Amino acid sequence: MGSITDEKRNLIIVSNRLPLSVKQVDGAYQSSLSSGGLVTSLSGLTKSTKFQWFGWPGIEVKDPKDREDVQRSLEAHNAIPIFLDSSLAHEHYNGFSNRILWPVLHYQSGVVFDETPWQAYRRVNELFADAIAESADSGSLIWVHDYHLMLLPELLRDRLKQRGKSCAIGFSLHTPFPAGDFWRNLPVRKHLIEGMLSSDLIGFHTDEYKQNFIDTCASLLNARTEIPNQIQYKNRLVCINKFIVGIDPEKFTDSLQKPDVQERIRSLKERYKGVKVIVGVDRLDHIKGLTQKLKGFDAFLDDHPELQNKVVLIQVAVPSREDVKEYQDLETELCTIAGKINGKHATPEGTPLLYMHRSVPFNELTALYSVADVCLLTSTRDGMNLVAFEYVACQEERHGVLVLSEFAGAASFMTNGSIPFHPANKTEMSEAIFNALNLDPAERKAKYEYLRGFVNANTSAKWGETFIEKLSLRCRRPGESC
Ligand code: ADQ
Repeated sequence: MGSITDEKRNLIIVSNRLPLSVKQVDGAYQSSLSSGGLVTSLSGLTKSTKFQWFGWPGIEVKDPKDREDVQRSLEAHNAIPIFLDSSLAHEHYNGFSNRILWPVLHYQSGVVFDETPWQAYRRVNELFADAIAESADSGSLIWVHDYHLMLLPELLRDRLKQRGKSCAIGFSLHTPFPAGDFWRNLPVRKHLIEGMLSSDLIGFHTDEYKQNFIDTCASLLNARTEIPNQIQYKNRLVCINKFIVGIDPEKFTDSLQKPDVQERIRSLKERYKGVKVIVGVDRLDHIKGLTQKLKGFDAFLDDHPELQNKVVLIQVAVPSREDVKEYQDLETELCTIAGKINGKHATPEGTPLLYMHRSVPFNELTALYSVADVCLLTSTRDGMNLVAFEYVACQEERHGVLVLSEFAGAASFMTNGSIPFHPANKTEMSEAIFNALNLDPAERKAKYEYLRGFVNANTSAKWGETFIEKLSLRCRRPGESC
């Protein structure tokens, strides 16, 4: 690890889950790195910046002696566990965060508010505030992540004040922030944005989300928003900006150099000789548009019988939020559609769809990205979508084509280098896939080079360092304009 951030301020990262999953194996606690967009985006920062990471370790630990063991197993990774009992963690994470808040942030209608999970959400945010206010040194930079902790900046600021400590608080939202009226669907809408507004700096993935948030603060709280990139509310000035999240492209290109990955690439190429490979990698989540993707692919197969046995879609659907009924139902639905597609289009030579409902090892993931002629991403809404970046990082001379839903945050930056489409339109998706498979080599190269330049220029390290730099500036000059 490199130097501590600017002026030797301590940096604290806070997210609902720690980036490590803790398990008890033969009586001893062990931790292993977990996956997901947040971990991917922050892992690039570890190369240049030292920080402590606070979050829930993912299991209930009641016994004080066991808690010490867990703490010790995480210490080596600078991770600090915040212990929660499992029913509270469940109500906070599955009950409010994933069943109520997440759908609203992604424009899903029909969400039913419930008081019990909301109280659990509040309680968990309070417990986080207590733990962090207790351990943070005055002058620390505290960077809070994502929708599970929207109340935390306000609660934390109060508790730090009670202890006579002063810290800069930053908040990054990894999801979209909805436009216009949509946020009003949540009865607790004011509490949540007031919670965020106790930050010194708030980051969004795109200008659109940033502007939606600013507009909501103006209409709902009557906050002053006439000066670009700042909100004035209750005598405080909050800076708001777009910070482009990315990946660590080197991690992917390094993986491709490994002999076992090279061997895997060779064997996949052999297996799919004469067949065009389309890849999809998504958490199994409604927002990723997996139902739409399978139906769009079905339409494509119907439209192009001449391509029978010449195209395969390899779809990795990574298990996610499996305790939530809506996610279990989605899994069942996808299995049914996948079965129907293969029932309709399979031949003795093979099946056009390989639907894998599991996580795959990192090296397998990079090999898959590398051999795919097309990457198909169909998000109905998505904060950014880092899979788009990863696919580009793993394509070299192949110049694979990205077919990207216009509703992924990534589309704000990648439209020129990809083939955009509307995920609700099967015909448009079918045409987009066909065009991607038939793109003229010069155009493929031009599109790929555009995307490669963007991915290399907007790394996760740059994202993190830029945010921290801006946050530490707020700390030095809190009253100044943004
Ligand atoms: P996610 O919804 O998790 O992230 P995404 O941005 O696509 O979505 O990132 C998924 C990450 O998980 C990728 O880095 C991918 O490599 C990793 N992953 C997927 N399958 C894996 C597997 N089988 N094994 C290991 N790793 C795997 C949220 C928001 C996004 C936003 C990110 C970052 O929903 O919109 O882009 O945060 O802010």
